[in-house]
Amino acid sequence: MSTFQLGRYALSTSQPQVMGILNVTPDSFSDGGQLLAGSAVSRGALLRRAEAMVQAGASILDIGGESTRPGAEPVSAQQELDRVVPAVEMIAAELDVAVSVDSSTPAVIRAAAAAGCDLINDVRALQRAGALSAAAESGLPVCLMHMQGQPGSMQQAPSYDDVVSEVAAFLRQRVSVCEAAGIERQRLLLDPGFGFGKTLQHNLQLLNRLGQLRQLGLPLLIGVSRKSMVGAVTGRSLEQRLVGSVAAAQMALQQGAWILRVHDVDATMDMVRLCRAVWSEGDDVDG
Ligand code: 9MG
Repeated sequence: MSTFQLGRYALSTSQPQVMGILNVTPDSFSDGGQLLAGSAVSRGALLRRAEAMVQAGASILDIGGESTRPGAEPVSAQQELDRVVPAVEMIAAELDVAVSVDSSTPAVIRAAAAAGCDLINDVRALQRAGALSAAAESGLPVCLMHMQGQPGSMQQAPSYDDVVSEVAAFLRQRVSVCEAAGIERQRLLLDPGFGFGKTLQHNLQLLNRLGQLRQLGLPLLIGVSRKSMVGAVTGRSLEQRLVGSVAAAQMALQQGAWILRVHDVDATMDMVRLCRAVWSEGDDVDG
């Protein structure tokens, strides 16, 4: 069995893995309970949501303190630290699950590593000043994601000649930069960044040809859960995108994606179990 070392955990690369999304922004958790240090997030509510995701089958939880949605307001490094670090400490101590931190901020990367996180998930692919050395020094694996532009303006006029080859070229170049900075290839995961500086057509082309990114030779993480591409195709509101999100995730798995970053762990795990059951019959030909 081949594995990828995600901090404290060696995860099988021959089995799809599900990463649950845990946003620790003030609007996400407000049940009036005891708050995480320096943040507006309730400790109990966060732990309950995290536990439910682990129970449902998530092997990784991705903790984020800054929204990267198009047009979202940036937060200060201190706000991000206040939100993310206590959450990482608590989940790493209380639950048997790999902890990922969704951040581009060097101070957050360092503090999260010290607090026990297992993966850095950077939508800016370590391009922010100081992020590359912070990640290199952490010794942790990193997910490098493609984004054209910045969250505030990335959906204004995304443009590519060929989105798949341009995303591939960008990711290849970031892998070289990481290797030169001392982050070994075997610590890297790649993500095409659905919805990040891409039109609906770009997103659909990327999903249709996702298998081409396997040629980069590194495991793929993808996030399509509840994204606008699912809404645009199905005509569904944010809360009604479960079926479309699971279908899109299945198409990604079928083309070799390894980690699915999702809001709905339960439903995604049903799909993953079905895929595993079908694929496990693939090798035997007994008439
Ligand atoms: C933080 N975040 C939001 N969407 C994402 C995606 O598609 N991939 C990764 N790696 N991170 C994401």
